[in-house]
Parts: sequence; C-alpha cells; structure tokens
Amino acid sequence: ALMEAHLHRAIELNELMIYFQPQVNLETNKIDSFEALIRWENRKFGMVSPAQFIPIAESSGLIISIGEWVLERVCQYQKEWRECGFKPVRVAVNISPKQFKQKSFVKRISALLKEYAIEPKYLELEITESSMTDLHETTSILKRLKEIGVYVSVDDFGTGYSSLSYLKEYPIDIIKIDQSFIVDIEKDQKNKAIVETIILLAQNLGLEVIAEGVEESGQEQFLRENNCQKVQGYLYNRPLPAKQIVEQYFH
Ligand code: G
Ligand code: G
Ligand code: MN
Ligand code: NA
Repeated sequence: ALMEAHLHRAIELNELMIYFQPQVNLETNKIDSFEALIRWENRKFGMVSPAQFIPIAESSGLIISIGEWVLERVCQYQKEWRECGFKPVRVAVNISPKQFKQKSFVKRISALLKEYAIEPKYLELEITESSMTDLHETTSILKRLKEIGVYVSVDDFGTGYSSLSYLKEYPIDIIKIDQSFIVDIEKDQKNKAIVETIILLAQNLGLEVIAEGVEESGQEQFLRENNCQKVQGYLYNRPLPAKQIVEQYFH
C-alpha cells in the first residue's frame, strides 16, 4: 500500500524512465529493433524493478496512466531521434491486459502515431496470452491494429494457458520465446525440443521469431543452428538508458 501511494506520484515526480534493450538480427548480425522497458527510481525505495511494481500498477489500475506514459514517451524518443537524423528503428512496447482492453486503446495508438509523425511499422506492441482471453474482443482489437499497421508480438510465448488456435485466429506478427525456455537450452532436452518446435511453428506460420534472455554464446549457437531470426539478452546488452542507446547505436 505504501509503495502504491508512491507509485501514484511517480509520473508527476518524473521518477519513471524508459530503458531500451537492443534486439539483434541473427541474419545480419545487426540491431534492428529495441524493447522499451520501464524503470522507476523513487526517493524512498530507490530503483524498483518492474517485476515488483507492474503487478501493483495492474491491481490498482495505475497501469493505465503508466502504460499511456510509456507509449507517449517512446513516441517522443522516436521523434527526437528522427530530428537528430538517426535511422528509424522499431521499438517494442509492453502492453498490459487492462491497457489493451481499454475502449480507447486503438484510437490512442493512431492518435499518438499522428501526433509524433511516426510510421506505424516502427511501433510494436507486446501483448501476453493473458490479454487474449475473449475471442471476439481480441480479434476486433487486433484487426484494427493491423489496419493501422503497427506490429503485434506475443510476449512470454508458451507460458500462458492459451490454446494454439489463437495463432490461427489472430493477426499477430511476432512470437517472443520466453526466457524460461532459453535458460538451460544447452542441457535440457525438453527445452531444446520446445524451442526448436516454436521456431518451426513461427516459420511455418510466416511469423517473425525472437528468443529472449540469451546470456551465453552456446545458447546463441543453438538458436542460429535452428534458424531463429532474432535474439535479445544480456549476451548482447542489458536494457540501457536512452542516452547510452544514442551513444552506442546511433553514432
Ligand atoms: O525490465 P524487466 O525485465 O525487469 O521487466 C520485468 C517485467 O516488467 C517484464 O515482465 C516486463 O514485461 C514488464 N515491463 C517492463 N516494462 C513494462 C512496461 O512499460 N509496461 C508493462 N505493462 N510491463 C512492463
Ligand atoms: O516479460 P518480458 O519478456 O517483457 O520481460 C523482459 C525482462 O527480461 C526485462 O525485465 C529484461 O530486463 C529481462 N531480460 C532481458 N534480457 C535478459 C537476460 O539475458 N537474462 C535475464 N535473466 N533477463 C533478461
Ligand atoms: Mn516484453
Ligand atoms: Na518474456
């Protein structure tokens, strides 16, 4: 409850920040997108992990204004970078289920893209299986997002309770293989089998696939051998503040 009270004021006190974690294309060995990850630095609590405060934001409803802040801030960065003459890059933003199901969500996305003059292909929305509970509602939202032209990815793929049939019903673009499958991939035969199969599934469905939480070169080797398109993880970079992203990637 105390943390929730502080979280209430985090936006106005300017305590929220966005970090960016590069995503590496294994075909080109280049970075062609980033994931935006929120950070909260509070006077009392110091750096609070999103794993800790996102659930509080979710249950208190604060996630709506925080999620809105993240989207707008990402669009501002995109505009700033463009005005500096940097090559445009796709940025993936985590969208919580409550935010995704907000009546105004799709309209808000298109308004933001207009306001900051961002081409839709440079915005990706990461949703989890828990956002896709109602077939009709989800189909309608995803179809409208598709019309706008933003990318949609399924985050933490394989960890939810959804059936695979949603891959058939929903217009999604990208599968993000959850890091729990990657962790011990060199030793664990089951994880090996699961990851190989997810990659093939994505390929056969014409979806992009990215592995999360890649920390060791042996994991990368395995993913390369199995034609995983993209990787993200500490092996390449931790999530970095915007200033460092600019120094390291745009210069
Ligand atoms: O950055 P880190 O790996 O510590 O993130 C922990 C969790 O917080 C992850 O599940 C991640 O998806 C989530 N998260 C990070 N940033 C955001 C955000 O901007 N919005 C939402 N809804 N979740 C986020
Ligand atoms: O749920 P989601 O996939 O959005 O969460 C991403 C989280 O994973 C972020 O909190 C990010 O900081 C973290 N992360 C990114 N790369 C690695 C990694 O290589 N290892 C571990 N353990 N965590 C990672
Ligand atoms: Mn994510
Ligand atoms: Na994940």
